[in-house]
Amino acid sequence: MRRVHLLATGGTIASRRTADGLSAAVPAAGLLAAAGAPEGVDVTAGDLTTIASFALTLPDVRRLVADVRARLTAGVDGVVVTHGTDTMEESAFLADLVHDDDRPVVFTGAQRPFDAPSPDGPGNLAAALRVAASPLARGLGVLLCFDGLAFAARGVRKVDTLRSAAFAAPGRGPLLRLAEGSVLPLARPVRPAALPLDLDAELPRVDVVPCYLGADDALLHAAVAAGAAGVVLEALGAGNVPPAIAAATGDLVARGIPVLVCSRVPAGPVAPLYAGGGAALARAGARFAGDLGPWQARLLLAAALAVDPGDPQRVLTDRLGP
Ligand code: DAS
Repeated sequence: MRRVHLLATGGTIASRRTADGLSAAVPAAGLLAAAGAPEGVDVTAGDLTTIASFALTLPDVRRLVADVRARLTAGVDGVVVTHGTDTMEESAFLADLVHDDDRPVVFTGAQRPFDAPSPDGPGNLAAALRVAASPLARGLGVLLCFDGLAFAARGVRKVDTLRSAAFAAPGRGPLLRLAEGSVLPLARPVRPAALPLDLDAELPRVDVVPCYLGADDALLHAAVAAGAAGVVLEALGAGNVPPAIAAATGDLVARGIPVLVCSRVPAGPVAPLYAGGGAALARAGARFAGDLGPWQARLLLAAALAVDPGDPQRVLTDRLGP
């Protein structure tokens, strides 16, 4: 018998329709009763919280990651986390950054509420439990299982607001596929070493600054004024920014505030290609984040600053390359 622990946090999968709108209410035991435990898997269940993921805070997510770790220490074969889809890619990524264990941790959720006429949550949860119990998921780190596919946490993104196929990993693809009750392996990427992050300590503030046609540097300076220890630019195209933002980036880097460059385009890497754009950012000392999305890059930079405040570039180089 394999043993899997289900840790519920809320989200649409646990939501019912109310006069005020969808509201998370169903505890882990109710979710499990609707999904059913896969054959040969003994599932225990507990609740961390029962809220929408857009209301979660970083301390909530640190507590979630610590709870997952405690469950693994207690000796289960895998952990499933039910979570709202809005920030699932962030929580799963933070969990993956520190995950130092071969046993799988599998996030899942739903696009339709628990009390919908045809909810997708029970099927997603049953699949996630199957993946968490599968030897094929060992060594893959933290996974996000949705609509019949399991993705690595790193690189996964919510790509549709309402459809059942809510997630994709642009340019990377899924690692596992669920087919008629079995788990099929598709890919096995190399995982970087886990970061020694202290989950009891607050993460340094890192803000994401969006770039758009005609944007000035006001939001960049506002982030610094609010106490940002690092900034992620959600840049244009392959990593370009309007001139005012390129100029201000140099000032930030000179003040010891690292700047990480991502793209607002969902697929493909950023590169220092264009004079006045990405090339100017690179010359100013900004760091390019490959194909990592801005919200996952924000957590990576915060973790890098927490692990090595004097030299966050060391952690970034380990994760993003030189
Ligand atoms: N989008 C909703 C969900 O999928 C809300 C949330 O993220 O909690 O759960």
